[in-house]
Amino acid sequence: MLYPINTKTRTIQSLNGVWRFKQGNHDPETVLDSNEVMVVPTSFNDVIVEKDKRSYIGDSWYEVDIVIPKLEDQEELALRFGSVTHLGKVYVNGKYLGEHKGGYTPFEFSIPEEFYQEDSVRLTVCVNNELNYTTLPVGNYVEEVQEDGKIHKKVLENFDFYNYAGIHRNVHLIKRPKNHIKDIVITSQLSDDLSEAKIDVTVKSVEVVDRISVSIFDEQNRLVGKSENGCIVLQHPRLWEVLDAYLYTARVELWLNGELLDTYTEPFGIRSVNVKNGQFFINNKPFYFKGFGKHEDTYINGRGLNEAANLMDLNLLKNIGANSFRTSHYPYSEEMMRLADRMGIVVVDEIPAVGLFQEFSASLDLLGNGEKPKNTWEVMQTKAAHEQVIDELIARDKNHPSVVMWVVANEPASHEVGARAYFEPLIEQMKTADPQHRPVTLVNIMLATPDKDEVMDLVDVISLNRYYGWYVHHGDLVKAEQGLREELQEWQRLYPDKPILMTEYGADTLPGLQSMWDIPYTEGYQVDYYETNHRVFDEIPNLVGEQVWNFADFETNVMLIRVKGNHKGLFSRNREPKQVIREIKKRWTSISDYHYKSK
Ligand code: GCB
Repeated sequence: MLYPINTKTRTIQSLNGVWRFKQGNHDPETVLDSNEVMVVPTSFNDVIVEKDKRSYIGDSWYEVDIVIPKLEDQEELALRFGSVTHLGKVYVNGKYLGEHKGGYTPFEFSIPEEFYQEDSVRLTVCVNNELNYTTLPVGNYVEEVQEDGKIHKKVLENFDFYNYAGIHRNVHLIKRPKNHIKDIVITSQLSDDLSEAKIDVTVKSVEVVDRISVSIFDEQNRLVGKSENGCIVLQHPRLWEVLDAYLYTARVELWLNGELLDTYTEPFGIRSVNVKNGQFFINNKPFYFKGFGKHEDTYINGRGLNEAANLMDLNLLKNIGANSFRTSHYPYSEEMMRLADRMGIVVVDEIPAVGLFQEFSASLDLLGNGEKPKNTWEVMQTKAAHEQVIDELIARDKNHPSVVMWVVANEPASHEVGARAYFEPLIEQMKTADPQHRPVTLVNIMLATPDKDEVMDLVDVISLNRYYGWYVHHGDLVKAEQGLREELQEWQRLYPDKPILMTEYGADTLPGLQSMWDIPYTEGYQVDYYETNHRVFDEIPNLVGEQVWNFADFETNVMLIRVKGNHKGLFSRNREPKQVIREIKKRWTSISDYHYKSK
């Protein structure tokens, strides 16, 4: 899906701002009569002060009046949402236009022509934040009968982040030609010595046109290639490099009867990615991932788009010698992806497939009454949601040079019977859907040790979340070191041709907390914890990168093991460094992006 931009033939208008707002029942045929308002985009949770409204589960109604611009005969209007979490139903003047399930990918609906003569219309959006065993992420949905007989809906998260909801990303009104460019797919094939790139630009239009022209421009806006059949050869292209990004742009034009129908400009980078002999190559050089698992999580905005925070995070990331992040545990905003492209930061791109582990809820007693966990793959009905989100993420992010790998799931029960049957087709779908055929990984949970796991042979990279010294051998870094070493050696032995990526390791740390004995939760323990882990990482030849958990402290649901959120950040939630940052910066600035472990 194309990102909303202005071009000669398209005009976008931001609908962000202050909308009317109400939680509960509403008939969209009538004007939303409420004295409450809400900002778009943001999570509604943290800007509402009342506790019950913050944690409200159900329908939230948003409404705004929008002006209908003057249209030419061959033009149409569409409404585009960057994301609505988790289900969005859209109405114009009470008429239902459609709905979108899934809280982290964009969608759009055309506005019916019957409204084109109006001066203004009412745009109403019903946002629902329920999660259950058919949705991604997976939530435990319960209805409790209150003392007054009313039903109280609850979602007990089957994952470790707060269930923020709302209109999370930008909303636009798009004016464009009816027969417009629907999609652009860009792939580049580099010669072995990287001196030549064959660039293929495939364009989809609504209806057939006479001519589609593609022009490629460099960063100085100089025309470097042009074609009418989509294939352009560039000699000595400047590559998109880690922390040295170079972006070309492809200008696409649709022509009919000698007239320009539509035009769109898509940025792209030229680089290669592949996995071979237990290494991860970018532009034919073995790459070492240094960075983070993150969250879209800031004070006040919650999970809502916060472009200043995005830029600050990537500036901090670069400053401490990192080069990459994983979009744990859902697709991040399109704005963040474009920023990563521009700044040369490598992205491991994850779908919201988190919570696919029934025992997780039992272990946290989310099910209540000590109910026995069932086999995950008999309980979950997430296949349709999983297929949809794979298609939507790849449709959205396929052209981003920063994206080097896809994640099919985070910490599913890959050690339970049925995991293989569930994941095999999804991994296949991910590989075939991607026009660039990037590697696919699955982020493995601690319990799915090499002897128990059923799926890691299906993926290109072994991604591991391991908490030796935290959830295992808590406070005992000697035993932790031993355990980690033994396990990593086993993965290395089992899969000598696959790279291993540490996608998570970390220890909760309260800023300012110190102890003579560097015990858990102190800043000193965090320093020792990382030192121990890194010693082991450096011994494992196939270990191609380390992404710590987490970049910053973040909000979670209330749990016994969470002291107002998860504190495994290297930065506090407001981005102040913890003591460990100095050590991490020393290490990462001394590890080169390429050839760190060249065999
Ligand atoms: C994990 C999860 C992550 C949690 C983290 C933790 O394995 O992938 O979502 O936040 O552990 O801190 O427990």
